[in-house]
Amino acid sequence: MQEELYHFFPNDRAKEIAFLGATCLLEVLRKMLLIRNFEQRGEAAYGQGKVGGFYHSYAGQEAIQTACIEACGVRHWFTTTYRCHALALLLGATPNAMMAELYGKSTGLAMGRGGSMHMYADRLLGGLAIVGGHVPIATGAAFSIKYLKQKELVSFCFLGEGATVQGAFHESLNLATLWNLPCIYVIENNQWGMGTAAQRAVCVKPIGEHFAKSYGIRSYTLNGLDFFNCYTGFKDALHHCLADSKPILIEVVAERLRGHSISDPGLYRSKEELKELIEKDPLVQFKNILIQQGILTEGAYQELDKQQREIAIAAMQFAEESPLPAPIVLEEGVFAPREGL
Ligand SMILES: Cc1ncc(C[n+]2csc(CCOP(=O)(O)OP(=O)(O)O)c2C)c(N)n1
Repeated sequence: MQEELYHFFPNDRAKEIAFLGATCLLEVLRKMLLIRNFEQRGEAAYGQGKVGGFYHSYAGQEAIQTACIEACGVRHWFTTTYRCHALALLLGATPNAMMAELYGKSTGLAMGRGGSMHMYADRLLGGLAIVGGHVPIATGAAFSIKYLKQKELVSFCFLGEGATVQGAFHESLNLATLWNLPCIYVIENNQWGMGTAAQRAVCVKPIGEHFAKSYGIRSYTLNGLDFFNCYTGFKDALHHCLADSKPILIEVVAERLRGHSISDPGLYRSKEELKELIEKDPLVQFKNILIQQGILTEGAYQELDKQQREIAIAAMQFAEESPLPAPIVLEEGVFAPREGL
């Protein structure tokens, strides 16, 4: 990440710490640790041959969606990409149902039909695998909010920087701007689209600021390694989106700790770069701030981490013991009608 290129939205960390308070900050840490542990165990299960298909880890980006939910709440509509495990957990999906979905079991979130890329929760419209394909869905959710006059809601759309060069993204921004739709588009720029560096795929930089300018809409650039910067930015964005019902474009500058997916050996990053990334790990940064503030001790951190690990391991056990979907239910829960019906 070339931080000097970006003008991050200003925030006052001391003020945010005082506002959120120790109990809330520890809960935020717990959520980020649950996401990290879930991803680590999910990948381990994949390695054991228990999980098939694709697996895209959110490790390294936890601060972003955790901050969004903390700042804006869970009542809105949310849409995201295949990198969807964190958002589902944050929106109330249980680790058991999510792990069972990874294992393709009948107790899974989507009855074992969707797998890793298709997690759903109460307000989560997916978990969708086509790059850019979910952006019109999020825009449609914003349209429904406006049509139904639900003035306290917005639609959040998380996407990777790779999707910003898709037509669906620009058609969505155009319509959302024309029709004043309350949609907050969040580009999580983790620097890579599979093995292609962002600057080789997208011709503008900073992406969010540039595209927002073309559509004449408000934009934010946030530091995805810093929970507090994300928290303040999301809160401010929600305030404006609710006030004027206009779309907003946020670019969160981030890093992913793992390869694009589990099958990516990540040969395009050097060992030194990876070492640097691990040193900047947002979870560790957040933990260190809480320790400095006297809110947390190293011992308490280890204990909290252990508890979340145990939850993820128990979820593996649950998934392991759950039945596979019975062949007879194969046609249940799918939209395509059988010929002749
Ligand atoms: C329309 C379409 N084209 C290609 C792919 C294959 N593909 C899957 S992920 C990906 C890269 C996307 O990168 P980005 O949008 O930056 O998101 P990230 O994976 O970094 O979170 C590609 C090309 C796809 N799923 N959909």
